[in-house]
Parts: sequence; structure tokens; C-alpha cells
Amino acid sequence: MARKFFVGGNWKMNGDFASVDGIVAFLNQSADNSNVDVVVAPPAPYLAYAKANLKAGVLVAAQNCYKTAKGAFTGEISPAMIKDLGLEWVILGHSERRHVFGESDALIAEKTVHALESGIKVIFCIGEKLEEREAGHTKDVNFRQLQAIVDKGVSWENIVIAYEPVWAIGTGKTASPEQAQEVHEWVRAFLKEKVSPAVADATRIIYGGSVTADNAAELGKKPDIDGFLVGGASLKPDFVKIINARS
Ligand code: G2H
Repeated sequence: MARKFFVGGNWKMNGDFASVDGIVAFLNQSADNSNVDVVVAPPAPYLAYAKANLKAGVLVAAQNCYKTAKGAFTGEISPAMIKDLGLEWVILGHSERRHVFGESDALIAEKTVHALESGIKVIFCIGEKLEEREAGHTKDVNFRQLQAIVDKGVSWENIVIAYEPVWAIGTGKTASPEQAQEVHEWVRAFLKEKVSPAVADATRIIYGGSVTADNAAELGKKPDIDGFLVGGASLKPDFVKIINARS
């Protein structure tokens, strides 16, 4: 089955109204490409502004959300609020949430279930740290992170998996196409065994970690790499080249 290419832009905690205007301008000026799903994730204060100004072909995601709809959770936002803004996507389990803010597999799984039940699609991030890779635990770590949502019996049609090796994030040290393909292939085999062959075949597995306009084309040629989650390079006009890397 042909999986539609998916390119996400994770702006992280960057930007102001002026820089959002700049990003919106180059995205809106880019040629429409019906072969790619494009989803950008501005910081929460700019979600509504980005949504109001981006052309219809560029969707907007939140970078995080909590596991309940409302309540006394200072600083959090809910999937209900994301939906109320007219948005469709959220990023969950990003390594910065896992390792800077200490989010556990269990919490990320609860958030994922709640987001999906609220009608928000999830870019679900997984990835091993350098010491885990060097100790030969790459497969175990990524499978453990995935197992947390398999155990919840989630429905997979609204999930995109982002494999982001922590050692490649923001470091300029991209995984080679072979390293990324190896893990993507493992993840697809994991889905086949733990969920179903149909889900394994249909689920998009995208790569993140220092993706640039220079390395995207080679990464995008690998059979199990179905797109990218792009951080730093999504803030620059070259992001459009990444969107079109497989076209
Ligand atoms: C990985 C990625 C975006 P960058 O976190 O999710 O960031 O492309 O800057 O490594």
C-alpha cells in the first residue's frame, strides 16, 4: 500500500509574531503538493495565529497536550482546546518532553489515548539515547516506548510514528539513511507482530533528527521512511525543499 509522505515542522520554543509571519509567507508561497501531508507545530501562543494565516494545505499541530479535557492543571493545554482552535494534530512523546520534562511512557500513553479519543491525531515520537544505542539497546528502547500505546489498544489510523534518535536531535549529526531505515524496518515489523499486518503496512513512520534540505532526499528514498519531523530546518525557507524531497 502506498503511504502518503508526511512532513512535520516542529518549531519547538522558537519564534515571535514577526518570525511566524516569515514562516507563514514561505509556506503560503510554496507550490501545493497533493502528494505530501504538511503539518507545522508552532508554540502554543501562536497556534491560532498560524492557523488563521496559513493556507488550507498546511495543517497546524500543537507540540504537546495533557491527558484530560480540563481542570486544575496550570500550564497545560487539552486536546479539547486544540480541537476548539480548529486544529487536527498534536506531537506527543517528543524526546524533549521525555528527557527534559521527565514524561514517562505511561503518561505519554495516557495522553495519546485521550488525544485520539478527543478527535486529535497524534505524531507519536520514539527514539533511543546515544548511550542506549551504544549499549545495543536501540530496538528494546523503541519497542518499549511503542508497547506503551500498543497496550492501550489505540486505533492506529490517526497515529504517525516519528523515529527520532535522541543523539541526532539538534546536533547536526543525522542518522545515516541506512541507520534510520534499519530502525524503521524494525518498527514496522513490531507493528506487524504486535498489532496487525494491515496497520504495519498503513502506518507512516517518519524520521526526525537534524533533517535538512541536503539530507532529506537520500533519507526519503528508503522504503520505510515515510517522511520527516523537522526541527531547526523547519524555521527556514529550505523547509519547502524538504516538503518536496520525494517529489
Ligand atoms: C528532532 C527534530 C524535530 P531537529 O527533535 O522534532 O529537531 O531537526 O532540530 O533535530
